[in-house]
Amino acid sequence: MHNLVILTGAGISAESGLATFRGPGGLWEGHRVEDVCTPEALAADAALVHRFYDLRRQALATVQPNPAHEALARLDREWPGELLIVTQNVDDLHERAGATRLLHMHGELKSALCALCGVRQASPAVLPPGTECGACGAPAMRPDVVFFGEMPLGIEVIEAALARADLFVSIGTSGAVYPAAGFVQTARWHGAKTLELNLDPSAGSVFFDESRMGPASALVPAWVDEVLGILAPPR
Ligand code: BV8
Repeated sequence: MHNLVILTGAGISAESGLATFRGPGGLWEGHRVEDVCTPEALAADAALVHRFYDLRRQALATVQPNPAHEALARLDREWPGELLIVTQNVDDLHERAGATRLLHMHGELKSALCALCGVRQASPAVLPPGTECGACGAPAMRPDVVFFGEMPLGIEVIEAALARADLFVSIGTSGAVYPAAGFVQTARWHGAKTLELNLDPSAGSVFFDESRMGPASALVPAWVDEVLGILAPPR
């Protein structure tokens, strides 16, 4: 087993204190997803959408990576084969734990995108609508996140990694959002083994060879020890 693809979702950051989307008290509960995470929402009420992301960006300063992020960063450092961590999360906790072979397929809170020329630049803590682009000067800077209906980032890189994967591991995601929710099927189709580490059964659990239920901060460090050969797999 040499090539790993790991998909993470909001559940890996839950124990760091960042709300998930579809659990009790999830982020969307304060807002209908259509009101804050679609191009139409941005056009209709830019102030609401920018404020939604400003609050989440500012929350980053109050949270830390948890043992699950730390364990994946250790795996990233020590794994001799190919490894790609694909995260649906827009927080920076994987980076702050030290992960480098990382791809944010739904964008990043700490980045801002020019809706006109496509240039990305570091986002200020508060990004008011109408902020001018440093490259083209248009007042068109927006949160650099992938809204529903928009193309996720890095799809070609992800598909190529899935085609070569020997093991696909999904951590902390409900399997509610595509195309991420379909990665397990793509990996299986290419012959990879599939493992799910999640607090609850997900919409995609049926597609996994194995599902382990529990908090990421416990399951992920234990799995990383196992896969690095420190511990024999449980009987
Ligand atoms: C696309 C932005 C074309 C930033 C997000 C029908 C109608 C309309 C559209 C569609 C449709 N069917 C499919 C679609 C496409 C649509 C979609 O999937 N809609 C769904 C709702 C049906 N998808 C899109 O529009 C995507 N674009 O399809 O373009 C295309 C297709 C293929 C190839 C190229 C192009 C764009 C989707 C991106 C939307 N943007 N975020 C932001 O604000 O965050 S999605 C949003 O949901 C977040 O990114 C989040 O990461 C993501 C998924 O949620 P999860 O991470 O899974 O979080 P959730 O709360 O749901 O679950 C948490 C899980 O953790 C739970 O299972 C829980 O048990 C577990 N957990 C909790 N605590 C712990 C834990 N696990 C372990 N330990 C714990 N302590």
